[in-house]
Amino acid sequence: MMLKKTLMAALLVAAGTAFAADDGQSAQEKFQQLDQDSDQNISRSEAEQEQKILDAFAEIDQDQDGVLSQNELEEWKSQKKEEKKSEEQ
Ligand SMILES: [Ca+2]
Ligand SMILES: [Ca+2]
Repeated sequence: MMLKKTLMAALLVAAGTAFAADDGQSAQEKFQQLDQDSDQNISRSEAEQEQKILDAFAEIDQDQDGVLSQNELEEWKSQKKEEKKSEEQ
């Protein structure tokens, strides 16, 4: 059953590529990088490290509590991806 094994490996590679898409960094990695005090929130001053995030801060902060949760960042990122996709069509 060599074929099955090869197919599995190909699928794994494809899944890995899809996950690593975007700007080469997952939302989680980005989040941890920006969250300097590791309180699981990105404050506005932490967002200043990344102009792109800072510009969209109010947009990303869905519950408007003044900080960005990892969830909010992830949702914003996938939303951006969707927008990009529809622009390309
Ligand atoms: Ca923080
Ligand atoms: Ca928030």
